[in-house]
Amino acid sequence: MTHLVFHNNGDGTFTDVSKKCGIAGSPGKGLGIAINDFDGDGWPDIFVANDSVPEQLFRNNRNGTFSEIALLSGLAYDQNGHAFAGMGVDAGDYKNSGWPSVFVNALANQKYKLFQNSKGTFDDVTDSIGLGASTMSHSGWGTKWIDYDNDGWLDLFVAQGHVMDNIELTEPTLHHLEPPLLLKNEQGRFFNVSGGSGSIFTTPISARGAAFGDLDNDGFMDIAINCNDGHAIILRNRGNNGNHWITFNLIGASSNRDAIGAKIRLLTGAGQQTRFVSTAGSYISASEITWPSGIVQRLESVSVDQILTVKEPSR
Ligand SMILES: [Ca+2]
Ligand SMILES: [Ca+2]
Ligand SMILES: [Ca+2]
Repeated sequence: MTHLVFHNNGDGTFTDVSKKCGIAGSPGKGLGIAINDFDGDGWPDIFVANDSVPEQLFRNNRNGTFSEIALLSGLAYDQNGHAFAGMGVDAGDYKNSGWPSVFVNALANQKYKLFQNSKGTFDDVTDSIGLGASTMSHSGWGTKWIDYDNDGWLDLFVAQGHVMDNIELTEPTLHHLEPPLLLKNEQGRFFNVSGGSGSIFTTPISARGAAFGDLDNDGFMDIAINCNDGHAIILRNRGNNGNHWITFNLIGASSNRDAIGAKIRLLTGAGQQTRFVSTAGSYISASEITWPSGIVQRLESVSVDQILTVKEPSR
C-alpha cells in the first residue's frame, strides 16, 4: 500500500502530496511510524515499521521531498538480514548520545529489535543489550520510550498480545493474552522489571494501542491502554521516588505553533539528554531548544519539578 502524506494548507484544508513528496514511490505494509531527526541535520525524517517486508526510512531532502534510505542506513533488515513483522515503533536517545535510536516490536519468535543510531547509521544491537531473550516469546503493539522512573535513562513500555486467539493450540508456549512489558534501561542495557511494577504486569490482556502522558502533572509518565474485547486501562505511575523532572510546553512562533520537530537538549552534571518535542526528566542545570525554524534558544539555571512554558523567540 502507498503511505499517504497530506499537506496542511493552513486554512482548514489539506492537499494529498504523497506523490509530489516522493513517499508514494515506496509502498509498504505500514503499521507504525516514528518521526525524528535521524541524521541530525535539523529536519524531521520518517521511519515506517512494515509488517513482514523491509522497514523504511524516509530521509527529508529539505526541499519538500523524501528519499527512502533504510537499506543504506542499516534499518531495513535485522542483524540476520531478515525482514520481520514490524508493528509498534518509537525513536529515542536511549544512550544519551544525542542520536535517536529506533525500537521496533514484532511477532512472537522474532524478538523486538533495537537499532542503535551512530551518527545517522544504524546497527541491530538487540542481543548485545539484553533485549533478545526478554522479548522472544512476545508480540508487541503500542510502545514508547519513557523514562518511567525519571532517572535520566529512557525505558521501554510495550502493550502485548499474540494476533491469533488460538495460538496455544499450535504453539503452547505462546499466548493470545499477555501482560504488558516494562524494560528498565540501566546505562544502555535492558532489564525486565515488569514483575515488580504493579499487578497489570502479571495480568494477561489483549492489549493493542498505548498512549502516554503525565495525566496528573506529578512529573511521572502515565499510560493508557486499549484492548481487544476488553475495557480501557489507565496506569497511574506512583513515581514519588525523589527524582527530579521538568516538562516543557513549547510554543512556536516562526516555527509551527506546536513546535513539532523541535529538539531539546538538557545539560546536567550527569551529562546530556535529548528529546524530540517531548517531556524530559531528571535534574537539569541548563537546556537548549533547537526550534524547527533553526533558532537555538538556551535556558540557564532552570528550576526542576515544574511545567515550563517556553515561547519561541523572534529572530
Ligand atoms: Ca534529518
Ligand atoms: Ca529510566
Ligand atoms: Ca503522572
